[in-house]
Amino acid sequence: MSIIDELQSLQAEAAAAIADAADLAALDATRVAYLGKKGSLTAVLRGLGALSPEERPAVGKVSNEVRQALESALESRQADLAARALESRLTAEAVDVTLPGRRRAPGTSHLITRTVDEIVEIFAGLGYKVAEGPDVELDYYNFTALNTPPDHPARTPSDTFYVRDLTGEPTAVAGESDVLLRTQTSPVQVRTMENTKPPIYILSPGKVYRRDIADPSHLPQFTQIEGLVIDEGITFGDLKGTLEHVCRAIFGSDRRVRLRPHFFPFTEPSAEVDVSCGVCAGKGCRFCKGSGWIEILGCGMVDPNVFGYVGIDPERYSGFAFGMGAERIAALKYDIPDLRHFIESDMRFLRQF
Ligand code: 2NM
Repeated sequence: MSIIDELQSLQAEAAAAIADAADLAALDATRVAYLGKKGSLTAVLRGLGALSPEERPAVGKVSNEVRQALESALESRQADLAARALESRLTAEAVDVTLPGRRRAPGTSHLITRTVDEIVEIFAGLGYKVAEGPDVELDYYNFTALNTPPDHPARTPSDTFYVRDLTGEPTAVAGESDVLLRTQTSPVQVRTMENTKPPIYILSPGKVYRRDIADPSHLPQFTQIEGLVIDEGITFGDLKGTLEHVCRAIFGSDRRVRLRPHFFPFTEPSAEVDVSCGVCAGKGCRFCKGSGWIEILGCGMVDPNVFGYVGIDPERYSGFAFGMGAERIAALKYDIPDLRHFIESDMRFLRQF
């Protein structure tokens, strides 16, 4: 076979390989196989030196034509494959802009937050302002100024969380008042009475902490809503009328309210307040344990000793105060059998409300 035949068969073979190359990598391998340093065409061209001077021009011409033909075939196949690769990438990565977007579920307030907001609104309608204070309190504001005796059981470390320093010693301020997590929001009211001249009409919602084991009716951290009114001529009748209005606003206008004598260190007289059972309308059922009544808050007339601590004149002013647990109110209102649901953040529970 003459060298020209050899070149032509190489060209046919290479042209077929180029046409067969399925992708850019295969095409490049083909280019290397024929035109690369160790390629078959290159090998033939190296043999040109051995030809006679008469043969050389014709063979040289053909070999140049073959090389150019292959280079242009490679180039056009390359453009072809590149276009195809782009096409398939565009198809694979195509975004259908006409698809509807995925709607994100909007967040909602926790049921306790909404319960607090609702009660705040009811009292706002009576002219009360919200007052807030620290969760980490002084023993003085949480107990002493609230007329709680030094040996009262609520002051023991088994009922109250005391804050300790890094050595494990209880943190003390000025060597006389321990630091604790407030067990009620009354310290907010003591602070308000200390620095505000009556009349005072405030509501103090907030977290409180008690050393209790969580069970269906107790939580070690819960939300208390306390109220305080100090003005001239405030009577127990004002307290009763206020609570009746508020209970009906919370639970419904068909509810009745009753007060039972009770004891709190900070109020005298004191009472516990029941609302008529919403399940049996007061007849007695399992929900109200047969009594027809459900306990919902504690209250009383502010003890003159408390006035003594905060510098309010008990001869001129009198006042009432009350406190309720937001979790308990919500549990009663929405028929929730276990307060622990409120702190477990199980969406299957929370989404129901
Ligand atoms: C309650 C029940 C009765 C109360 C008393 C005071 C203050 F600061 F005026 F003395 N604040 N809150 C109070 C009274 C709280 O919770 C069951």
